[in-house]
Amino acid sequence: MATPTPTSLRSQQHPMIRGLADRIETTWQQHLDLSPYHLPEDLGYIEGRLEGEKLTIENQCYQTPQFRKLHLELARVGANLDILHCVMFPRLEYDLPMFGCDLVGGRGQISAAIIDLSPVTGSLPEGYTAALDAWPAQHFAEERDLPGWGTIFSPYCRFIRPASLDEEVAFVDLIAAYLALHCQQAIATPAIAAQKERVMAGQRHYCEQQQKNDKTRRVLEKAFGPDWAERYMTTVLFDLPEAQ
Ligand code: BLA
Repeated sequence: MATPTPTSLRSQQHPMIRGLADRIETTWQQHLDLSPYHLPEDLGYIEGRLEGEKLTIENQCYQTPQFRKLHLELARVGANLDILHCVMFPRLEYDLPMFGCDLVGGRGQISAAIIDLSPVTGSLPEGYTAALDAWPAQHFAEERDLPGWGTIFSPYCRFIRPASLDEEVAFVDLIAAYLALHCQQAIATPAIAAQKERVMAGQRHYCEQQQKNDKTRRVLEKAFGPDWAERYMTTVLFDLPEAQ
């Protein structure tokens, strides 16, 4: 079963981040068979300084029969920047999309909220598209444009700046719905060893594109320096699966 959740940072974060972190954990526990996943060395809880402000990172990781790594990261820079980052890495025997979401906010306002189920070997499986197409359309007032590296995202990607508390709640509900769908699909998907190389190549491409996010890199570089940022982005945030 899951190890106890560290709640020290979460309790100080923006309510949308807190709410989503709780929803992600509950949904994981509800649908998946979680076991601990150990991060390299001591990268679970990290403190650094960004222009005199404290950067705190709390990582929580699990693995399951279908997923090599479930990663939920909460980060806070001083009182100004709050971040939730979550990625689910399927094992290579499962041709499943990457679940990824990111909430970034500061001074009481979330500026970026993104959710996607990103296919790595073509397009999303039918089981996903049938469900996603059947949901009622969700409108948000401020849609944001994807950056150039965002070619990995599916047509179902949503990237917004929430315009109200109602939109914050609706977007957390939307992320939880993507997550529940993903868990249900994952446990119903058969393992096929023969496709491991294709899935590996697709996950590698996903990680390489995500590593081009300069906004993430800049925050980490300012607090910990470029070498540490590179190591963190390639071993914790977007690590490539080992040849298995
Ligand atoms: C944007 N990510 C950002 C921004 C910051 C971070 C500061 C800019 C916010 C804004 O434009 O309003 C920072 N995000 C971080 C940091 C971490 C983090 C430091 O996760 C971790 C320590 N990013 C992801 C995942 C996705 C993602 C999984 O980690 C999507 C599935 C997307 N973040 C993403 C995108 C942007 C972003 C698309 C906008 C980038 C841009 O506009 O150039």
